Amino acid sequence: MKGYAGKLLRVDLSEGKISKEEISESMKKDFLGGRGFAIKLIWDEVKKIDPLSEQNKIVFATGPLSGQLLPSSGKMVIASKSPLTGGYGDGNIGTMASVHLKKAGYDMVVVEGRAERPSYLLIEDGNVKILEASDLWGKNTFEAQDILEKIHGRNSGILLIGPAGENLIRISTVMSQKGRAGGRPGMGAVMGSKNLKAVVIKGTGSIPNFDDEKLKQFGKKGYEEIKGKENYEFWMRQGTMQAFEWCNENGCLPTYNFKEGVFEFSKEMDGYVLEKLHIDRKGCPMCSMQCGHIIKDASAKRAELDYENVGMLGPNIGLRSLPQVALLNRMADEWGLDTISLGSCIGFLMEASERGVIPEKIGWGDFEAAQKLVREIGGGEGLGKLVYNGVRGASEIIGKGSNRWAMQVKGLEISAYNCHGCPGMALSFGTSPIGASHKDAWIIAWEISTDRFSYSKEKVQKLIEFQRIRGGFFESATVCRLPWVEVSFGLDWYPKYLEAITGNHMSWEDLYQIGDRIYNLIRAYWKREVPRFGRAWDDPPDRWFEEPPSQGKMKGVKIDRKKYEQMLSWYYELRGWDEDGIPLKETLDQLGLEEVSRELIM
Ligand code: PTT
Ligand code: SF4
Repeated sequence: MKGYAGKLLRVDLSEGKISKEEISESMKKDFLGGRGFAIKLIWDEVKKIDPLSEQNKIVFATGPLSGQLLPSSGKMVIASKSPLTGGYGDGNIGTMASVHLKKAGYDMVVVEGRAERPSYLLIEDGNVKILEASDLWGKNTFEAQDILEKIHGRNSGILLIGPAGENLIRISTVMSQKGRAGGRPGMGAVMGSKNLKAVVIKGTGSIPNFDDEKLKQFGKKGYEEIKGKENYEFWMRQGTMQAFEWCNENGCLPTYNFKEGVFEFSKEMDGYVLEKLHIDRKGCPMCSMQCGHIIKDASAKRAELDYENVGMLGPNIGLRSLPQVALLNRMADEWGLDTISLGSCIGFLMEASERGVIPEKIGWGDFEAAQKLVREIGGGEGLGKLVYNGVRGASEIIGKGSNRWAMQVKGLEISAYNCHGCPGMALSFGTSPIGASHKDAWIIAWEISTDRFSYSKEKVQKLIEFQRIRGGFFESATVCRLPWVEVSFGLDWYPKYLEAITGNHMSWEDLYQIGDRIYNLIRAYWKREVPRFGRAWDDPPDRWFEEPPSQGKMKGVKIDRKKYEQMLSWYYELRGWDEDGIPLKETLDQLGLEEVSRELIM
């Protein structure tokens, strides 16, 4: 099939071995790319091992749309067995590394083993080397990016970790370009456990497509369509921060560790304030709607802000100044810590302090204390020792019922949407295949604009449709979903793009099926890897069922547990899973996953 480089690059850091393998036609047809490629490889090769041992593997995977001259296509997936959750984990990053990887002649890179000394991987077309990185070890991601750019040129694709990944902090992520982040469920720690500081990629080839002329035309039309969209101008002003005011109005802004859904100081830090402070814009390659808004942080350094970062490092910890939030965001980027999990950990510790569950005194909105906590978490010191493994790990250590307000599902911290009044979004967090991420089904906007408080089967069906499009298609194609989500770029473009690239006609029905195959394989992976995995793993935090907010539109509202359970049962039924959430044999067989069903049943 055209549109793929057709090769997998395998690097064994223990043996210093580098090899190239063909990617089979059936792999492309059945799994498309990105997340699909990653879970297939991880299912086949990463079995019942400790995620931080040298037996784990980390996958960097593109898809057929990645790196093409198409709207927002500079994305790639970073995946592994997660040290934070114990199950499948991945993240999606916008980076020049995506474009370079395909030009270098590979669709994916698999890194296994563990280097003896700090190392980095250099991929220059067919020339691949494992190089010494002792001088880079301990450097933050901004410093290390500068050094690597000096050696290999500014036009290199660089993926790297900060000290948090080196210190095996489970909420560490992978960074690129001083502001792009991908791999929330501890992908930074997996790189750290392999002594792998960075992957530097430089490709000079071209991607062999089926019909380049058509693709060029379609791409051009796509870019034009995006620029002409009604919401484009507002999007360019606020980017993802346009969600801030909306969340506050609708009572779903994460506030004081998700106790509340409105923040009394929201006007001091919303998208309009961002507009005033904005000094520059950044984003991913190939994108005409770049959403990385740069402001000067409280120490006058440049920092990039997104809604999730502001929600979690602002209201969620009681902080009300955007430059102060930006400083925490910049620190997280330098350390290579995931901002969502970091904000959740800090909020959790502040609440633990308020309740007297820990002796330390840390008040809501205490900026000095928050900075100290970032350093301690990144370094695995002081209170960082309590939360280095996320809020689930911390609540297991301190007990005293703290699991009820540890805001996570499957071990991954919830992103910035308070769901006391959004049962559909709660189910989305519950059933997300990597833990509580919003990436697979951001159903909240649809839910609030339709019948917010219903627990209907229709809502569950809609949730699955979102998962098929977002978690199935966008994560495996692999392109940014924001043109579709934020400015209503037409979904009907994507089958056309795929056809011009690969030569194969794929309808949305076909793409849904690929998405279902990927979801079922991920679910099977959880079942195989995690002891006693089942229904309880799809439980959102008790706080949403038990402690309604005291203010705002959602005052007094909480989720009805019985009705949530009914929605979950419908979800399983519609997915073809049993009452414990395990894929049925016939479901797996229908998707061509017979071997998987045999292995699960054995
Ligand atoms: C994503 C998660 C998000 S989602 C945000 S802000 W968001 C946080 N950003 C972080 C950051 O910044 N620094 C940091 N140290 N940690 C961070 N953790 C958080 O990571 C991101 C954009 C955004 S901004 C979103 S919604 C969309 N996500 C996409 C996705 O998941 N898939 C896809 N096909 N397209 C997407 N487009 C958008 O990409 P994770 P990025 Mg990201 C500073 O990584 O693990 O998936 O978690 O990739 O290049 O930074 O773009 O309001
Ligand atoms: Fe990257 Fe934002 Fe553009 Fe998506 S919209 S490709 S996240 S810059």
